[in-house]
Amino acid sequence: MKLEFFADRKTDNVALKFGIIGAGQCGGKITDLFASLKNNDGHRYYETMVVNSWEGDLKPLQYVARERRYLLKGGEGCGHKPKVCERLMDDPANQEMLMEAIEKGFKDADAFYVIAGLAGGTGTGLISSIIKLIDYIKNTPLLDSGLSPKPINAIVTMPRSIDTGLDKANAVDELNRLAGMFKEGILSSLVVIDNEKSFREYVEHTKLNPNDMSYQDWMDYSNQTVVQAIHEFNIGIMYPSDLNFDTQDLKNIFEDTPGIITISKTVFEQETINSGTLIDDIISCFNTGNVLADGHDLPKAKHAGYLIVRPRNINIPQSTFNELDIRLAQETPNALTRPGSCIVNPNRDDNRLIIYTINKIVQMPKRLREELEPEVKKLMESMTGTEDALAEIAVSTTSYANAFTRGVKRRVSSKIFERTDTQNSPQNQELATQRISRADIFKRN
Ligand SMILES: Nc1nc2c(ncn2[C@@H]2O[C@H](COP(=O)(O)OP(=O)(O)OP(=O)(O)O)[C@@H](O)[C@H]2O)c(=O)[nH]1
Ligand SMILES: [Mg+2]
Repeated sequence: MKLEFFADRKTDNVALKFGIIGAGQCGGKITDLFASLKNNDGHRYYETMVVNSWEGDLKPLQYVARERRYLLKGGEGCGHKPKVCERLMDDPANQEMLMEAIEKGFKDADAFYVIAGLAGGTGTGLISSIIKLIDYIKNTPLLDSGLSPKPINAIVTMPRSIDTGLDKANAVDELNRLAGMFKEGILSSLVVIDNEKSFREYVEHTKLNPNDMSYQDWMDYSNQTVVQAIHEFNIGIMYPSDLNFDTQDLKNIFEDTPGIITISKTVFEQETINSGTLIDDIISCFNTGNVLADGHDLPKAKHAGYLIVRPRNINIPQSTFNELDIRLAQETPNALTRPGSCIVNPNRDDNRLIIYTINKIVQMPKRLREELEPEVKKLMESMTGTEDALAEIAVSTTSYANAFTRGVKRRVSSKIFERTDTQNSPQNQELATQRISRADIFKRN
């Protein structure tokens, strides 16, 4: 996989060490790309594992360690039926296998990504159980000790226009379940890849670049795009910068307020760089450069961050960043944070200007909102509920007012007691008893 020069084995660390778990074929393939990424010393940046119900999906993987590929007992694929996967997960041997797999790994992870293509059987049937399992195994002990949980995030693909109604309904049903996990405070963020957008972009790309052999097919294009965007951002903010996008800023985006994360990227070749339009270019990167899915309303963003990679010979004056701060404040009035970073491209021969933006937003992408009606209606309602609760937090972090769900309450309380010894506080004891029980993990309600 081709990465931007600055992200390709030039630094030892990433800002967030994600522990990554892929379920089903799509989840496995995306996870395999994350597993291929290595640092200066040849060490992998991300710890990975994959789960499948069919050996044929596991075999083509190249980078995930063999001992971290798990095959469900009794599985012969789930043929687009999540229920079939649920039945496989009724088997205690499969439950034990996954529990042990998660328990023994991910010692260094700062955060987790669980990945699946929605609309199939295996990934769709497994993703919510895996999220609950990580919460139970990794986060419950932290919460019980008064420590903050590690953010659990998901990457999902949504079906194309031509996919069947049943596939779409299954995908939306699972998305609903994931939105419910926002409310419970188990899931911190969701990256939604719109496969229709990936497909169309790939067709366009091959028309313009008929000799480009970087991608096997539209799915590979989609997978590479998402992994590049996440990894390049994660590594780009580790470079020295005069601005203030640091690791904690990225953590805030993942940890604070559940929602959809979108990452955008726009590249300007040397002859098209115009410092006079830089601020507009950054705003349009937020609005239209999204590599994963189109159609999020910027004013709804809860977090809005940017990373600029500039060529050595182009200076951007501080006054431009001051103006940008003002513009961003206007464009994202509801944002809780707006971190930014500007780094110099370490490749002296590369004269392009690259803009990345990252958003966290409580809104589904436009095509999914419009096309997957009416299934999505239910989803929007549940997301709106989250937004109301979040708005309350933004106004008053000390208020435990009425509709707070377990998870939202948990996050608020962990903020309030941050600097004190919370080991045995009554609040924490109460929260510990509200935690998920093992029996609930493998049920997809
Ligand atoms: N973007 C992207 N989408 C994929 C990829 N592979 C499959 N998909 C999509 O993801 C959805 C689920 O497909 P799979 O991942 O093959 O399904 P599975 O989880 O293995 O489930 P079963 O094979 O039905 O047991 C479908 O809508 C596919 O079109 C991929 O590599 N990238
Ligand atoms: Mg499969």
